[in-house]
Amino acid sequence: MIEGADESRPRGDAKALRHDVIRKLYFELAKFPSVATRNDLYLALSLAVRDRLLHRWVSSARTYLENQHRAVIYLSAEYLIGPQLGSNLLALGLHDAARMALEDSGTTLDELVEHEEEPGLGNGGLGRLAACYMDSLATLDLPAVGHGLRYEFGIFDQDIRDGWQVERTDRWLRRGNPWEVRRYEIEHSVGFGGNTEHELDEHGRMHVHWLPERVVKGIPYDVPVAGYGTQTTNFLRLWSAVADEEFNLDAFQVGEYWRAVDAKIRSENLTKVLYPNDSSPAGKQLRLEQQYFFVSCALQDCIRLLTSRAPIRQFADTFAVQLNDTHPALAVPELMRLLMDVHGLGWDDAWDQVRRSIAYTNHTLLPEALEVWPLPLMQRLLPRHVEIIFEINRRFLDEVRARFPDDDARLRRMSLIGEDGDKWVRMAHLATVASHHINGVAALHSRLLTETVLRDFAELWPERFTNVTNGVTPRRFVALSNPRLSDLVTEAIGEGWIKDLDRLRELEKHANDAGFQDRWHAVKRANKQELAAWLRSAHGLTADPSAMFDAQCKRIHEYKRQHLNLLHVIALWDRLRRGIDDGAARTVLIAGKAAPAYHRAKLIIRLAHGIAEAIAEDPRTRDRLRLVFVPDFNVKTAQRIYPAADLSEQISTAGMEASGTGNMKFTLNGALTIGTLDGANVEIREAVGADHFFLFGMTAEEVTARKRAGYRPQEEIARDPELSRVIELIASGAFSPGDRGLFMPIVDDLVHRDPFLVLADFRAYCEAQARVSHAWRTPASWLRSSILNTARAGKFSSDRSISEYAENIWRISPVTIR
Ligand code: NBG
Repeated sequence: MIEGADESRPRGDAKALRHDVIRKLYFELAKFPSVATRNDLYLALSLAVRDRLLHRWVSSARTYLENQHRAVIYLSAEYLIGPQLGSNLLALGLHDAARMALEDSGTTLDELVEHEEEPGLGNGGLGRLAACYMDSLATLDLPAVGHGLRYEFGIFDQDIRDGWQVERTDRWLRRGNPWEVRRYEIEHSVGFGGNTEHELDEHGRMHVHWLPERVVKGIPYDVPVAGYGTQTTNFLRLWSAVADEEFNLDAFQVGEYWRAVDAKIRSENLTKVLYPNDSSPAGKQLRLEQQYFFVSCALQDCIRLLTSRAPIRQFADTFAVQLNDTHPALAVPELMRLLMDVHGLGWDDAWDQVRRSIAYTNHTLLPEALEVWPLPLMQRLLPRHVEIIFEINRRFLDEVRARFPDDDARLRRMSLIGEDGDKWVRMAHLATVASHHINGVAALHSRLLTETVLRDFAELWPERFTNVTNGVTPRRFVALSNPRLSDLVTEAIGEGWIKDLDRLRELEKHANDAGFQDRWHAVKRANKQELAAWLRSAHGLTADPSAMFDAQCKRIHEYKRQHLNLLHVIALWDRLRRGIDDGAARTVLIAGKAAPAYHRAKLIIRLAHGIAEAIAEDPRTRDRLRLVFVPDFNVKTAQRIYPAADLSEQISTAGMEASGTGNMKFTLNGALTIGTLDGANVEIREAVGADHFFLFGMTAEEVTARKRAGYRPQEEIARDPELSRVIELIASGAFSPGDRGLFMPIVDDLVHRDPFLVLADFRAYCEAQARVSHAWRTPASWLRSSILNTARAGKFSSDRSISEYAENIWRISPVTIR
């Protein structure tokens, strides 16, 4: 054993960092400075920074191991961690040192930060939430490992061609990934297919052997996650699939080289690509394989660690396993299988471990997004797990029967197996039955969860249901991405807010101060200019920094109602053409990706471009109104937009957005919200005060009632001449010159079905927008509201969310790293 950790500790000053960057250039990249490319310098700096992280990481791991602390095992199929260099420098307090270290190197820190390509290992809010939570876990000194998948291709890059979304594969690894550490000593075998054998031993106990048809090996790549202002450094363990050479040896031996190679390719396909869907299931076998693969690796890994120092029965005392949506729900039968078939526990003991360790977060109420898998597919792929699921179901339904005798309808509703026509495994039911806590992600969502999709379960086990409102990390989404605002805030109230976001409240006392308002305004103005300059240079797009930046950034989805926003833009344009100007010039920014197979969402993107062009070509309007579709929304782009936004569009049909987290990022950066009473908007409005929030639209209850009463969108058009005109403009081809029918699918759908009640909320939305314009015309009061939005948004720190999980769900406490 080689000791000497202290000598290995890298220094944090600019001189030492510079020295290390040069060493990395020579000895990792085999380059000397005068021939180093920007990528070389990026890699060298990142590796030098990584050394400084690894030192903390090793100390953290050692402390946890030596003291056997209870740890969170966060299971998520997605982590949208964003670029790492800037956030790691921030966590380590190395920004200034890095800037100095690069002096006269031919490049700057900003260039290298800009150069980094982000790992897009997630689709949207759910994956980004997981990344914020990893940040907070480390910052709050909570022992945690996040397990996930190392997709070789993450979420596609979005190009825009002739107004259409075109997807490009995301080759994020092609220039090297300095942030990951491959762990060569760890690998786990994961089986698929085959059959099971049941055998009674001499004591009459049943033993089950699963004989898989094929086996894939999982190897881990670890990504350090540094806490801010603390030594604690946790990690993400991302699993990658490789062929099990041993398993294919027989093929090699009989000379079937191709068969062996074929199996290898098939294995490695498993972690090739992220399914690019948001809030709707992918339903593909490979996706199910990915889900099983990573939870199996994760649980085997936990058990490997546990059994090296404690008996298997301590699983639940050692690990708090959190399911981020149902994607990892196979953890339930897999943990049962490992405990029973591999480690010899009986059913009751195994179930006790499962029930005490696992908890489940639900992220959606959309019926089409609740995961179900065809039973025959699951049977073919995971025969042993289906046996276990059946047994869980049998015991569970007995319990329901005992509580609610003679209620067959209830049994059918609650069963883990859905039987409408074909048979399905209902993943949300599986996760719920096994979990000690089930939570939604905002107060409204958690309530609706117990009243709708999980109502029967909440009647059976009310004590298991709870709420944890989402949060976002103030490190990345304020301190890192909005340095101007951070400096101003720190100057006013000290820097404690970065770890204790409630302290932003101290800004309230400056909200009426004209001098402070001026500085607040100057920050926003500079951020807007910076965004406008980038839009111009990177995309050739025009935004007007003197206008209100009115922004909607999120996946493109009908329930999020980007098309409602577009109808309003058309109305504004049409009014301007008729000489009606509400006195508030706007640049409307829309950004977001559409799932590649979601044709309607892609058509909405195309419509946005059609409208943008019509406005830009019209000299009567283009100085008062702009519509800008910002391509390729990702964490990097997001970090440019939030700091520059004046108005945040959170306009989903009430009851459909589980929480939203972009809404919180905008608020923290001083944007005012125009929004419905949906998801976390409800709590944002409560926190910032109704006077500083532009509320409109039907409530979730009104939406349900309206649909039940038989909603007829034509009636909305008939009673609203402006709405009628706006629809007519789209239908007439005003935004699709030469192709009049292009947008007819959108028009037809709105006029005849309108499932998301766009037209029903249109007038209320326009009225709220009129209030926005009115408020904008009084800068002092707008600025006051903006300051108060930031000041009162402390609740939306992911530190608050994670503290709630830690106390109420995980029962886990902080551990100080020496
Ligand atoms: C999404 C919701 C958002 C929510 C995020 C994070 C899914 C299935 N759900 O409203 O749509 O903010 O999860 O909780 O992606």
